[in-house]
Amino acid sequence: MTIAFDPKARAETLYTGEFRPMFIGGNWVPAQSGEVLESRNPATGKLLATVPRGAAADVEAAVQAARTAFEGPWSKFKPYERQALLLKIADLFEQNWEELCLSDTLDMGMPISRTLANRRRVIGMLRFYAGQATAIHGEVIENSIPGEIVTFTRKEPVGVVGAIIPWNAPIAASIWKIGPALATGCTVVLKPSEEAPLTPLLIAKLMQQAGVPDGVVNIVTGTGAEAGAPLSLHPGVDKIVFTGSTATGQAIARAGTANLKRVSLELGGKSPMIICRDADIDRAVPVAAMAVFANSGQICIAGSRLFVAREIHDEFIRRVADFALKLRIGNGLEEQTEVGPIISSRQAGKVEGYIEVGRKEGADLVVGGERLSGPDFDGGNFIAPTVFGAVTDGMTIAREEIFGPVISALPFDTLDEVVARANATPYGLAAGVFTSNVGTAHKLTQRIKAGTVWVNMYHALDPAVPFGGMKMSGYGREGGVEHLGEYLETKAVWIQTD
Ligand code: TXE
Repeated sequence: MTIAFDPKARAETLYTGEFRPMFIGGNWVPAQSGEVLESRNPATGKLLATVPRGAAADVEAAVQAARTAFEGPWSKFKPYERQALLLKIADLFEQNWEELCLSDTLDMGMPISRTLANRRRVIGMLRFYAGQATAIHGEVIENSIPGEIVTFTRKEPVGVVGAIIPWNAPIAASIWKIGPALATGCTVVLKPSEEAPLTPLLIAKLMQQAGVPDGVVNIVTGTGAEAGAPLSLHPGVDKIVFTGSTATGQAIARAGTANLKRVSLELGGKSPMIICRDADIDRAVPVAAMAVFANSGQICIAGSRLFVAREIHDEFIRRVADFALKLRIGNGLEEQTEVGPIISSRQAGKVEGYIEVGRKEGADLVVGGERLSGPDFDGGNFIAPTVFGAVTDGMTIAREEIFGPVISALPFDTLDEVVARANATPYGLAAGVFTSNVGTAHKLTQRIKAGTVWVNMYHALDPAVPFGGMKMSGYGREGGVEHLGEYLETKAVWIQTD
């Protein structure tokens, strides 16, 4: 893709190490404690900005602001007005798209070509929710009770929504949470990841500019333990929507039991990518590679267990390795960069740990496996795209989510066998199948336990198509018509008319 502006020149002025306050009740505020957290560029280590280190007292203020807005001015907004607001936000996103993308590239490393390419999908989400805002309705139900009794349902907003998001796709994650809340009439307290808090603050600015009433959208920056946990425990929060690790999702689900708040969870994965003997290999190689290497493997849907039919396994792995070697790795601000840095040195250390364990457990390191150093990588956290062959199901790298650029390739012999092995995981987020046989495609899509199955493709997401996990990849769906249902309560009304 050709980029119509100079990302490096614009990056000089977007963040200059300044303090960026958080957004509570329509005000830009520091943490009540006055403490701050640093946000650094994972490609260079350079300080971008500091943000408030929000904690329980700040969460309290944000939840109160969200409650006041929910019960006050926001409750008077008609569906048409909420729709108009979402369309205005979408227009502001169009106008500020380059800056939003640049912010994500600086704060979490995703290559600028990739962030820019998400335009249709992300802005499409806002317009999709805008469309849905005027389509919310209950039903009149015929009852069997003697007498003149009318029964109908009303769809009402759940209330105050706590949204906790990770660092791997801040723009899309923010909109997937805030969009349906605005469409349904809920209010939101969003806690970004401490690893990448900056873009959600820019998004809040656009919300304010669009005329979203004070308190409807609040952003509390801070760590998981200090700001996320009090939000998930807060009795004034009616629903939590979370994207992140399975372990944290479990903690949030437990915290939610205090007031039995509604919880939806989009968690980790160890998704199978199945390459059948009859697959179009030329097409499958780049897709299987980028199913993991895109965003340096920091994607919940990474197709990190690559099952390949034994007859073609060696050739396929060799070609995936060749593809990996040609990928351009570097600072995401470079137009040509295809694979950026890992979010933090902690996360890079975790990925290196898995690579080491893979070696020790006897997997065959075909390509990559090292941390990159040299002038292009100074100060950053870069790991070479890595492919392990001869992996067996019991190895740690075949079982655990690595969240880095590491493919574990496993040969298989029969379809029944690969289905059983693909499903032998606690996760169930996504799966990929490459085959030229339509019967095989149908059989596998039916039998694989995953919230999304792609055939002869991978990674596609669309605002109108539901996305979410089965098993320990979570519950609830984002995208699609059922998404708004997650933010609505159904009230049954009975009226005796005689
Ligand atoms: O995730 P966490 P982290 C996986 C991936 C990665 C691992 C750790 O395997 O290596 O998780 O990453 C907030 N109560 N995924 O530490 O902890 C936290 O502040 C409430 C998969 O970043 O799940 C952040 O805002 N909130 C994943 C958010 O939860 C808490 C994306 C996510 O952080 C909290 C990211 C608590 N007790 C990581 N503890 C995906 N599914 O895409 C933390 N948080």
